[in-house]
Amino acid sequence: MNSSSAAPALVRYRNTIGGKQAEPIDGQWFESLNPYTGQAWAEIPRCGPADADAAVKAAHAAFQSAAWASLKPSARGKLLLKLAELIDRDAERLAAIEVRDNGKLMAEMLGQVRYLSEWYRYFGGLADKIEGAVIPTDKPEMFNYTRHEPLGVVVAITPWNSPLLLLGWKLAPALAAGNTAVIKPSEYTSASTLEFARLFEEAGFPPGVVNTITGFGVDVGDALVTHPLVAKIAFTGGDATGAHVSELAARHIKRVTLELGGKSPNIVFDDADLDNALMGAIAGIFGASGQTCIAGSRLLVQRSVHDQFVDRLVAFARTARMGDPMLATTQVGPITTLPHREKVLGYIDIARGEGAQCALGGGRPSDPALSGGWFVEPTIFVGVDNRMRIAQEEVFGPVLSVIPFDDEADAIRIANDINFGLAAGVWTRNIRRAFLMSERLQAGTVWVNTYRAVSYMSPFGGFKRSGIGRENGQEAIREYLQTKSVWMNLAEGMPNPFVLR
Ligand code: TXE
Repeated sequence: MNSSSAAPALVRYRNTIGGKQAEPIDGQWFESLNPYTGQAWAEIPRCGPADADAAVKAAHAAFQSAAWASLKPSARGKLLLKLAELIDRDAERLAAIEVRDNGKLMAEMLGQVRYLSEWYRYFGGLADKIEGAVIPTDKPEMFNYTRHEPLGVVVAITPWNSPLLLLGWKLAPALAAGNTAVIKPSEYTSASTLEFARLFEEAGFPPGVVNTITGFGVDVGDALVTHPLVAKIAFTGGDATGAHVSELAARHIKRVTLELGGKSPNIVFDDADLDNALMGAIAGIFGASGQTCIAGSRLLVQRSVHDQFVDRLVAFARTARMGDPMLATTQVGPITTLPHREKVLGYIDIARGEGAQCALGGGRPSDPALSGGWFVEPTIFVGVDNRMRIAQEEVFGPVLSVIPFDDEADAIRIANDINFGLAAGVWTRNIRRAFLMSERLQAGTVWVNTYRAVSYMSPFGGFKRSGIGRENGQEAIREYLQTKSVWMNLAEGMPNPFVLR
């Protein structure tokens, strides 16, 4: 297949460790595959525990170095602003690399990478606004104040769906707070992170402030998470891996931030602007081929409009054009990895086995032009019961479950009857209902008459099993700081410690 997204020869990448381009100590490499062609296009270092140790030590040395530790907060912020400029300059190049690795649409990845620079600007701006407090305690002879200090080495473990964006959610606040970092990108999408890491030197960051370690989670994950010089792990990925990381981190008393996906309800009331709700439902599940943690994969539709809404939904989703993700005309790209494509198809079988009715799609596309890529047709199941596995488990693909409901109470009961709690959508024209639903829905983000809005300025994270901690917004920087309380005795002389007062 001729593909505008296929690269002619294998590109060999290296890690950045201590400011140098590092080859894997064992000399092992693995191939990165293009999901549209199924062909290898890059070689990525297959690191092991010794590489992980070197990266953490480099990050720790940088954390202790005068070049980083004594840098004034405003100067630290300016480095992040400079980095933002370089991201803007290289956005197209970085986005094209991401598309080659994860198969998402160029239009989406370019939009993401362009938007990414705002994270570094926002947190760069916060770097010199990390203020403590003077606390008027009950001890008038004492002066008490707080300082917010960086943690040390932060390990950022990122997934394959939006590699650079989700990295930015961690790295921008971590660096603004004065930490150093080791980045472990997904083994499926390492290349953009490796290219990105090279920009830090050009921006003027001291060597070792940002390091990368590629390879498989099983090879390097535990070595990074349990390393005695690592203070915190910021993780986005699946809930099983997240639980494993969290368990190990707990054993070693390390901080974690976890973002573990969801099974978000997108709720359409009969009083909604149904044209808009239709767009929101489609965008919620078929954007990024459903490979997004905030996918609105459970569409709850009020029974009074259920049938007509589903008819329109199926008719509109049927028009989606699958194809080369590099082309502007493509609307749905392939699934990022072959094992994941099999997992998505497996869930379609499970749904059928559970008695859900497939109203659209339900398999691989028959178009021979798409046979080289890992595609799954946009798929809609109706007659879904919320207790079915297809409604309870994250599919992370273009597979929508439609569930009818009767009234507000019923919608809330169904929406919250799930282990996850990342996001929720509500479509209504009734302001009282919008407030009530926003209050009752157990989710870290609620959208009313919109879906998928996120910003560097607004906190993002999960309720329940969707995660721990918040990314984005001012509170995110607190996740990378520790508070010190300083007491100064202003009294003259010390009282006799054997005389209790
Ligand atoms: O994720 P993993 P996978 C969900 C989605 C998907 C499922 C599994 O439902 O089907 O997760 O995807 C690293 N120690 N999401 O298997 O394994 C790994 O190398 C430390 C939701 O691809 O969680 C990668 O860098 N790290 C999601 C990162 O963990 C380890 C985005 C995530 O991969 C490790 C992606 C270990 N032992 C998938 N093992 C979201 N929240 O947006 C692996 N890793």
